[in-house]
Amino acid sequence: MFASFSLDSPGVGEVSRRDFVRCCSLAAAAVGLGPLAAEDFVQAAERGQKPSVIWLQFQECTGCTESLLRTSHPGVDELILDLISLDYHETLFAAAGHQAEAALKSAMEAHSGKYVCIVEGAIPTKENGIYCMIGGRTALEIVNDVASKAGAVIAIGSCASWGGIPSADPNPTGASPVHEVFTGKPVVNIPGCPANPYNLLGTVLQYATYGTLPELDEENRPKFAYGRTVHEHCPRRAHFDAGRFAEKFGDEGHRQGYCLYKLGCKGPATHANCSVQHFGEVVDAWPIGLGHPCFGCTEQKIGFRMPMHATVEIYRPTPPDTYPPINAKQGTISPVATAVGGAIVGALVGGGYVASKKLSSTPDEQPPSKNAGV
Ligand code: FSX
Ligand code: SF4
Ligand code: F3S
Repeated sequence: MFASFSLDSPGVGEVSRRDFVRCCSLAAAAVGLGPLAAEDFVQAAERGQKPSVIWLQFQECTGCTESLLRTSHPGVDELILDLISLDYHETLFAAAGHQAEAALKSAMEAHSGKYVCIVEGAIPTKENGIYCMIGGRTALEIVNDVASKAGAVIAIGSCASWGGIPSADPNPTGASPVHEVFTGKPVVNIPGCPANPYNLLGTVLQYATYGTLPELDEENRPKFAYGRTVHEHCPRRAHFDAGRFAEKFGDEGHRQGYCLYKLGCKGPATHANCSVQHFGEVVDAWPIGLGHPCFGCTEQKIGFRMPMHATVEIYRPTPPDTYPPINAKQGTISPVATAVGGAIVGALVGGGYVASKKLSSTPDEQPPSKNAGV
């Protein structure tokens, strides 16, 4: 079903080892591991040590699957599928009905206790879960069965991690995240709508190669991807700091690429790495790169919970309000002496006056930030 890679020149349906190594390097870098880990990933794949992955889909749009497979460079999807053994995936399966059910059963038996269970989509809980049934079983039953026999459980996307779109008010089906309906072992959350595929790939390869999971934050998200806010490494941050904002879509500020905060950007409160790990391997293919505010898709309490264009609180003040007092304690020269000294050496009198004003100013006297009120 999937292409294979060749150590020699690639033939039809094959990808080169160079591309393969590149894909591994990106996955290793995504999880904060270096080139040695990438080599380990390659060697593990060459030994045929590919992690068995059982991918379940419930209340979702298949965007996470699409973002994994719809890459702009032909072959990357094949590389990904060469790195993992995707033993059950309803969207990609040629099989259907009883054949698909049999494939799930045999994959679970063959790799019991070792496979990676990836869940995409929320799980409905109202009316005993009847709003999502596959092969006569509710999503509730399936997730508990498959996850309980897995080596690791990963919730991919915001629906599986937090409930996402299906759980938005009034949540008629009682859509719930995986960690609320399955408590047998920790669930690694890789939120995003969709989630970045390299964050998933890096996590799965680390588990397959070393038997470990990345360090997680208090919401069980891998720290390598969710340890910092979008705002911290946003390419528009200089505009935020300088007080240059787009006021409405299409205005001059928007065309100039100014900060999108006033249009509702949730970047200051959203933990994600999409500003540095773009989608589909296309430069600038991420919300802010395309001119739209971040809507906080990775955050449990923001995406699908807050109005799209409402603004978030800024908890970290912005320079220049926070500049250290670099001109405090400058020695014993008084402002007057500075001005006089300026005159003596023949400098402009105005220049001496300006210098004296600068030396005498305290941080409290600095001009207010242009961002005041932001
Ligand atoms: Fe879609 Fe994924 Fe959004 Fe949800 O995860 S991209 S609705 S996060 O389930 O496919
Ligand atoms: Fe970027 Fe949004 Fe922060 Fe502006 S508010 S710098 S657009 S993350
Ligand atoms: Fe999501 Fe915001 Fe990134 S909406 S994809 S976290 S820029």
